[in-house]
Amino acid sequence: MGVIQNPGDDFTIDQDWSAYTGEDHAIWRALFERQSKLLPGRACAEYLAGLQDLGVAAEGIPDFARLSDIMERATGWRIVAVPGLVPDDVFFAHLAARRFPATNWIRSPAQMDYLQEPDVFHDVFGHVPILMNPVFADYLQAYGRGGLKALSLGALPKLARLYWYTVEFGLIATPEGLRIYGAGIVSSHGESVYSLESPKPKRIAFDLLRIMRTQYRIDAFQDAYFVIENFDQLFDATGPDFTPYYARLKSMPDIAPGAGVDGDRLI
Ligand code: HBI
Ligand code: FE
Repeated sequence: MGVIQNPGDDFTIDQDWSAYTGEDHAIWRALFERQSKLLPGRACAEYLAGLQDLGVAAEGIPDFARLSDIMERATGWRIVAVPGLVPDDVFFAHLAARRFPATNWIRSPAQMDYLQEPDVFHDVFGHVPILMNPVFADYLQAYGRGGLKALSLGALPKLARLYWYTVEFGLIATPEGLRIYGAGIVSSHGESVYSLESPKPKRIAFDLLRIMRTQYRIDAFQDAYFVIENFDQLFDATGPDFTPYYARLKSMPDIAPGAGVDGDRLI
């Protein structure tokens, strides 16, 4: 991307689609082709339908305005371009207003398998398709509102774990078997196989307080995944005011990433 832009108060910038190079689009194409071979039978039906309905395709990095118009008709969400990670309060305010902040740049060829910050492939291929599902769309907006409240209560470290173990690394049990809905998994070549097939990680039935006690690692595949039954379960469990949960969590010890505790229902 050639032009450095100064983000405004909400950190949004122009996607500047015409500035992507042939190499940028080629990296997208390579990532897209690799993931689309893996995801049928692994990603959940809601994610795959969203990908299809948005017309997110191999050919190149999508134009956010085109995707936003389709999403807006389906669930009222739009994509806004940002230069990278934005401050927590800014991020939550966007989600609460049904705007998904997507990074506009793409990784380098050396980062095909792993990068720690989000890029446009992670944000758009990973996060955006599932926002075509009305229940998940409502869940993420509610998360944004909850995030603003958690900030004011000093409880963000607990709430951030909920984002991590659902929005980023969530699994869902379906009649056909376990499927992926988390963006960190669907956008990762290695983890989309490991999360479902490796005997190493624990797969634990969704439990809100258990999740908010569980530490996570950002530098390796996860040691634990939490499994929802359906998106209504996620939306309903997170509907109540979290203030009393945060109070209870103060006297409950954190749980290490791969540890088990009494009451875990393993899937
Ligand atoms: N910014 N662009 C961007 N993307 C994120 O996922 C993100 C962020 N800022 C803060 C943030 N996430 C965290 O607050 C959440 O992961 C909880
Ligand atoms: Fe993400």
